[in-house]
Formats: sequence, C-alpha cells, structure tokens
Amino acid sequence: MKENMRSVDPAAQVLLKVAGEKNIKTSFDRADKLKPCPIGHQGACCKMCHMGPCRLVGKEEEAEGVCGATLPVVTARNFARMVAAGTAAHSDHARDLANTLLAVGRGEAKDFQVKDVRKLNRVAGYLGINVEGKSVNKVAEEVALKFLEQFGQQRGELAYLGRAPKKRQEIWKKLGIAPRAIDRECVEMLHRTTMGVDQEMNNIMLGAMRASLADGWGGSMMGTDISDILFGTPKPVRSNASLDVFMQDHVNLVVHGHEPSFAEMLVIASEDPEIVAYAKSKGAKGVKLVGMCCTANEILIRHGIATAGGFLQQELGILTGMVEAMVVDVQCIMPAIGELSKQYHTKVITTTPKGKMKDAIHIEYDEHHALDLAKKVVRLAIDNFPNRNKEKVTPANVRPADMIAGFSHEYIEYMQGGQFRGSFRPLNDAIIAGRIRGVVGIAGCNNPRITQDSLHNFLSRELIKNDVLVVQTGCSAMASAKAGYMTPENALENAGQGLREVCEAIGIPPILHMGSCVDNSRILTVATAIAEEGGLGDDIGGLPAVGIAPEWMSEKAIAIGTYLVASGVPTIFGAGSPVSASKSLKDLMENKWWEMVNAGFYFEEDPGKILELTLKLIDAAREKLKIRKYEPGRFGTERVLMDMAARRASSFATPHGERA
Ligand code: MSK
Repeated sequence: MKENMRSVDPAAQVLLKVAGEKNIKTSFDRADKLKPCPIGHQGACCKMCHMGPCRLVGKEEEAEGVCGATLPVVTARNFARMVAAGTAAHSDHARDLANTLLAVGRGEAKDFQVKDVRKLNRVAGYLGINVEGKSVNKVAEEVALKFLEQFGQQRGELAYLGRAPKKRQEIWKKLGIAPRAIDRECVEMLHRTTMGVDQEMNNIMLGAMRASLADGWGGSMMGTDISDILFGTPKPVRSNASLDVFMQDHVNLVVHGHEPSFAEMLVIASEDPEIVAYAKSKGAKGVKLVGMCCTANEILIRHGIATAGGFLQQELGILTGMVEAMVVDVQCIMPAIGELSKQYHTKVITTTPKGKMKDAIHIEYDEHHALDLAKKVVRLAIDNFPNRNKEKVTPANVRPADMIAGFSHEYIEYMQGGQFRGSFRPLNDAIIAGRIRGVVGIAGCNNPRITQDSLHNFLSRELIKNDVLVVQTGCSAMASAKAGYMTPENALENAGQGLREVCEAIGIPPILHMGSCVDNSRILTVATAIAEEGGLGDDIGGLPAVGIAPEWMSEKAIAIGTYLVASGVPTIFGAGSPVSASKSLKDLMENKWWEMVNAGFYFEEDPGKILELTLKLIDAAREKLKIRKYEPGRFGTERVLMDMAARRASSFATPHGERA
C-alpha cells in the first residue's frame, strides 16, 4: 500500500517509504497481511470456556453457542470484558501513582515532592480529609491511603462520584451502577462474564457501565489528580511534534508508554550538567529526551518535552536510526519493537515487572531510587551513541509542527476570569448565544487499518469550522499537534466566526490539548463545571457535547467511551464496531441507553457520517435546552478580555519546546 494511504503525516510517510525500501515490516504491513477474523471483529466469537471457541454465525435469533449462549449475550460479554480490561489498565496506573504519593508523604521517595499543594488540598476536600494544621506530607499520606482504599473497599461508593452533578449521581443510584470499588468492579465483570453466570444482555451492559465509571470517576481521575499533585497541574506550554524532533548531534532518548513518574526523573536526569558533560565526552552535544504515546503527553503538558507522536510512530521512530534508547513502561507498546531494535543500534529498556519484553534490557523502576535509576538509563543511552550507524540514519526532514499543549480544567477556568474570578460563565454564555455550537472531545488511538491521523484531522478541522470547540487527548491530540492545528494562529484561521471570536476573547485556541488517556477524566471535570455553571441544564447529560474516538484500537478506548456515555456524553467510535454482530445490543447502546443515561454509544466508520451525527446530536441538545438555534455568523461581537498576543506573552511558558 502507498505511504500516503497509510498515513497523512508527511514525516511518517517518509519513514514508511524507508521501511519499504529496506524491506522492514511494520504494523501497517502486518495489518495488510493479517485480515481481522470477521466473527471476532463483530463480537460474535465466544471463547469463555473450552467447549468452543464458538463462532456464532447466522441469524441473531438462531445463533447459539454449545452452552446455549445467544448472540446478544456473547457480544455483550465480549464488550464488557474490554471495558473491564481498559478500566484495569488505567486504574493500575493510578494505583502505582498512589503508592508513589504515599512514599512521598512518608518521606521515602526523596526525588519527588508535592508540586501543587493547592490541588492536594482540593483533592483532600473531595475525599473528606481535613487538612487543618497538617503538614503537606501528612496530607499527601492521608490522601494516598484514601486513594488506595478506593481500590478494595468492601462497602460504600467511590468517593469521587460526589464530584459529578447531583442529577447524574441519582441516575447512577437508580440504575444500580454507582461503582463501589475499582478492583471490585473489574473482578465482578470478569466473574459475571465467565461461563454460566450473567445471561442477560442488559444486565451485562449495566455491569459494563459500572466498571467503566470506576475508570472515569475512579482510576483515571485519580491518575490525573495524583500526577498534577506530584508533577504540577498543566498550564499552556509551547513545544513541537513530529518524527523529526530527533537531533542528529544529540543522544536521542525516547520515553514511551503511559506512566509519568519515571519520565519525570528522566527529564531531570537528561538535563543534569554531569550527564550533559558525559554525553559530550561521547561526542554528542547533549541529550534530547523525546516522548511517545501518553508518557509523551504527560511530560509534554508539564515540561514542553517534544513528542515524536502516538502509537503508530514507535516503529517509525526506531527507523530513523537516531534513537539510542527507547524506555518503555506500560500499555500500547508493540512487541515488534524488540525485534526491530536488533536491526538498529537502539536499546529497548523495560522498566516495570508488569511489562517485560524479549530482546529488551530490563532496568526496574523503583520510586525510592528514581533519579539514580533515571541517570543509569540516560548513561546507557549515551554509551550507545557511538554505536549509531551513520549509514542507517534517515531523518524525516519534515519540519516539526509548533504547538501549545497543557489545558487543564484549572487553566481553562483561570483563562475565563483570572485567579479570583475564574469560572465557566464566558464559555457557557457563548454556547447559549450560539457563538459556540457545542463542545466535542476527540480522543483515542491510531489504528493501522485506518490511514493514520486522517479521521482525527478531518474531524477536528471540520468541527472548528462549524464553531465547535474541540478538546483532545491521547494519540488524537498528537494527530492535531503534528498537523500544526495546535497553534492558536493556525487554528483560529480555520475556525468558524463565532468560535474564533470567543477564542480571541477568552484567549484560548479552538483545539485544546488536555493531556493523556487518563486525562479524559479532565473532560468529565470540565463537563461537570459547565453543567454546574448554570444555563445549560443541571447535568452532563443533555449538554451540547459529544465524545469521538475515530481511530480507536485499545480496550482502554472502549472503557473511556463507555464511561463518557454512562456520564451522559453521547459518544461515536469509528474503526469498526465490536458489537455489530448483535442488532439487539446495537439497539440497546444507540437507543435504549438514551432513556437510561441520556446518551447513546454509536459505531460509525464513515467520516462524513461521524461529522453529521456529531452535529446532529449537538443541535438536538441545543433544541432540548431551548437555547438559541445555531446559525453561523448570527451573533454580536465578543468583548475582548485579553487578546491572543497578550495571553501568549503572559502565559505560554517555553521551558523545553524551544530546544527542538
Ligand atoms: S496511547 S490507548 S494508542 S490513545 Fe494512550 Fe494512544 Fe490509544 Fe494508546
């Protein structure tokens, strides 16, 4: 397949061509060669026991497994297991962070400290912890212990559910889907979907929603909060994004995966004067730390570390021949990079006992000795610099796109009135007046079965043109960043008139980078703030807001989509449907869920139809709220609170981005 059919990213196209010329296989080639099993792809394969696997083909009413399991049950069980796995992934990430916070609170992790005391105190408030007269570390310890309790508590509900609008909490209670504890919901979902337990589609899917809420309002929200407490709450920062951020005269060290803790230490280690001197002693000018996937997003939004891109860039990064080491933690790491690294000089370094890899060096991360370990890893990369084979160096030679990232919920609020008058009022008023038609969160992965970034880019482009404010996370945010959509100037030129005026008035770009996959919880927080600000109902359900994951591939994306819907945000996934085998299940998710949670879950592959459905859902919500009908260009001029130039001069930090 031609490179431009595989990716719209010009740098990726160059590297894919290099792969083709060198006869090196990538995920794109493997996707071409390996057609998905049509039965499993639709969710109709049951492999919960060893009487099968049973392939449920034929009419929905007739198809059944050896045990008599029907198509709706089998499809729902498969879907629910994806939710449980996705929830487990995000939440286990949060558990590790909670343990780090505990070690910090107890003075056992000397290389970390609480960076955002204000956020720590606010979180303590959500958890019912009194901070009066307590040291920062004592509060950190109590918060960490309370968080850890949330995984295995036997009674009650997750504490963070109290952050949702009251009406939403009542819906969860009424449906019996308020999660009790994170581990419990994952375990129960696995139990209920094993052979011979839950035999009713609707009940299985209620369980799936409950497990997903343990992710969105549990693990993911905790992950985001602890990262902000320990590493700082993000605010806008300049950086750049491309496979061409690697530097020929530097040691290039890639950090890939999802967890921010070790990456934070690598940021410090790579800038340590002794380490820089060591790099110079080996003939390099310094160490260039580069992010990939969501670990990239974590250090991008806090430090402006340049990103090489998302999930599908990992093999292509090695193909540049300039990566001395790729440090990986958890999630979205392709097993193929171990084998590929052997054809180059790249060292792949695994850092967690949960994720080892053949052909990799294992250096286990331990928060008690974090900086020493980070220095060890950076030195290993430096030692490998002389092994770089100049003949294999193939830079993409595509100028990295400039970007601004780091729009936390706190910063969005601050931008709408400053430290003391911050609120969501200007945003709500703009939506009510029809200047902003609605808000869409575009999230999720890349998938080699879809032209890389094509849907992410098409949708973000078209949505801002239609006066829709776009917030992005994960690989989707990377797609916009690489395309240059995350500079205020560029994006504003392409935004509709109403959105452009509001963005200029508030001082925000029309496409906001909100962080990593766990940071989809920030979307829940923003949606809650909008609902509670007033004028747009009293719940997340019913807001003119939609979630989209157009190029998804991960179980984590399914968990995210489900918690968005269970929280009241209608959600559309591209890239094929894992529930298409069952019409009843499709009907439940697209239609009946509206009656239950005031949102539906759609799978739609056609990009034009995704756009059309998104706008239709937004306009229907506007009509129901009885706010002004959206008519492009029919509104007054927004008062300018702070123009973009002034905002940039005052706020957009540039600590690392300029280095690239
Ligand atoms: S990294 S889960 S491919 S968004 Fe979070 Fe990207 Fe999807 Fe992994």
